[in-house]
Amino acid sequence: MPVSSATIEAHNNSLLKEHQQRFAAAASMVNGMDTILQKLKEFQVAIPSWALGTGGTRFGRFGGGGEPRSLEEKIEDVGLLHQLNRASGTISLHIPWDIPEDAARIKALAAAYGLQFDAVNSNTFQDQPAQQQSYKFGSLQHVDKAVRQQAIAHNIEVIRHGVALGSKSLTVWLSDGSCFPGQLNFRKAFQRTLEGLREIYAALPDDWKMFIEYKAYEPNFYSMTVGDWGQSLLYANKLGPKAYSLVDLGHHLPNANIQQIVALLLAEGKLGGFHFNDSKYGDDDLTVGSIDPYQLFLIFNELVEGMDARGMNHASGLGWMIDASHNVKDPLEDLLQSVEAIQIAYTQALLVDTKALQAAQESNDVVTAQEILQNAFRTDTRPIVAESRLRNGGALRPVQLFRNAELRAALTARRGSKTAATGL
Ligand SMILES: [Mn+2]
Repeated sequence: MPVSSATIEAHNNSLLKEHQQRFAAAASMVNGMDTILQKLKEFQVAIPSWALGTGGTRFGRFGGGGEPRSLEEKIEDVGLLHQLNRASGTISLHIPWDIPEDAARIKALAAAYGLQFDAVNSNTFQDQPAQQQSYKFGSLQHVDKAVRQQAIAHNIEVIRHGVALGSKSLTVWLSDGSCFPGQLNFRKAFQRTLEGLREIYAALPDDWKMFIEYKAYEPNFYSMTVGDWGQSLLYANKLGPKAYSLVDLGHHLPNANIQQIVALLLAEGKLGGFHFNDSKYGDDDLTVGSIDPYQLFLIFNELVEGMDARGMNHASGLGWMIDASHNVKDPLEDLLQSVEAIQIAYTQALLVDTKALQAAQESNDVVTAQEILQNAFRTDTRPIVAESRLRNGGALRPVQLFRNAELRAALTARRGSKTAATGL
């Protein structure tokens, strides 16, 4: 393990007195603290295998040092995150960037770090070197059956890798669409895509879920064949009970009311998973909570209310994953910040006085409804999240420990200063 438990203990001891004061103050104002801490302990956010190195834009990439060079090193990095925050206990693989050559060995390595495998992700948005057919004009929507068959076979292969690792879900994000009016027959593209998804769906094991991720634009700029939650829901409903919509926070048109989308998908029993990030303009893939933490809270408020209404387990009822890119920050520090932002917003949502809010709604008391939500949002839940980490063996302040223990320097010394993760 990269960090000794003695290092974490020394870090925690140096901050303990101040933390205890802050936690006592928070505890004095919060009911049901034990329940909240238990829910926080169970709530794990998957780290995607492509987020552990520096990302780039189409203009360039400015790599950092010590980035993981292999799947094994990516697992090691997620293990480090989980050691510090005790909330990153799952990893989500992207195929073909991270093909496990020896699944049993990879599974055992992950287990040694206390990690399990979350959803596996397919890739038909770029061509691989040895590939026969090109996805330039789409994959499952393609006019050529040979291209569609290649994309279907790839997704089935991804399922096979996932089964070997103990994953239970497949996320399908298609870049299919068109860049210009007239390029595509929308109805035929939808139909071909549906037929392809049906073949993939038929290959799912009984206890698996299939997540249909939508995106409003990019890389196609005129139409996307899975462009919004309506299209995603159409596919999911037509496919069957194992198919669900997946919401990526960055995949909407500006000012979309994501919290309302979440509420309705949940009510339909068709929300399957979530990709967290934040954005100012488009699919910016910024650190969760860095731009609009109030929106994040409002989304979590709908998630908690909607899952409670359906009797769902918060931790296991949906697939939770970060999907972000780190262009200027250390990827591991960025991921620590993202996971903490998610935990903060989740805890705030747990503090909402649901009964009082419903009463305000039923009596059209708009002012009180706003007060209830903002009281929860303006509660500083950081000491509660820190207490959860402390009780579960993590660090009170993960980023501070990461820096003080010079963990990036240690990784760079072992891996080198000019490394790049696969897929970046
Ligand atoms: Mn995504």
